[in-house]
Amino acid sequence: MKAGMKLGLALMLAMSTALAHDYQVGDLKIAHPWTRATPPAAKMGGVFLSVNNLGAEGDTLLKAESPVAEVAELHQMEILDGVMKMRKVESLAVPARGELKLAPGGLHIMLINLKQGLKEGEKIPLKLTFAKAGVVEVKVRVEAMGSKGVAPGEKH
Ligand SMILES: [Cu+2]
Repeated sequence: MKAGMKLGLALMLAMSTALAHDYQVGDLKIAHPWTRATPPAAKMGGVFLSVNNLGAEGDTLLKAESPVAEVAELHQMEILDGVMKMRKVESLAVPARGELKLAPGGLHIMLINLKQGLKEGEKIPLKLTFAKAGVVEVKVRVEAMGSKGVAPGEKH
């Protein structure tokens, strides 16, 4: 009976971890990488996630790679002459005991020249390279096409 309860508890813990959809590499915790479903002919998609740094030293996100896209770039948004534009950046800082947040309308990882449409419910692999913590492979959950997407008129 007791052993059974312990097993049940272990299973529940394992399940809640799976639902949380978190990854850890060194002092960095990567939470909930996600993207949006794309129309079949779409060539680009944005990936969002957050990186929490539990360590006392800052780190840097240097690179992202995914087999579903020819290139993955680190992008930031900025307003030029009143128009929101995206721009490639070489790296993104993860402050010590701080957070790097990639979210719609802000920083994101741009998947360029998608080799396949992204379908809701799928999980696509993404490899992240950090200067200090090293390389981690995460699964990006494809969520519904939609609302908080790249707004019309935004350009590269
Ligand atoms: Cu972009």
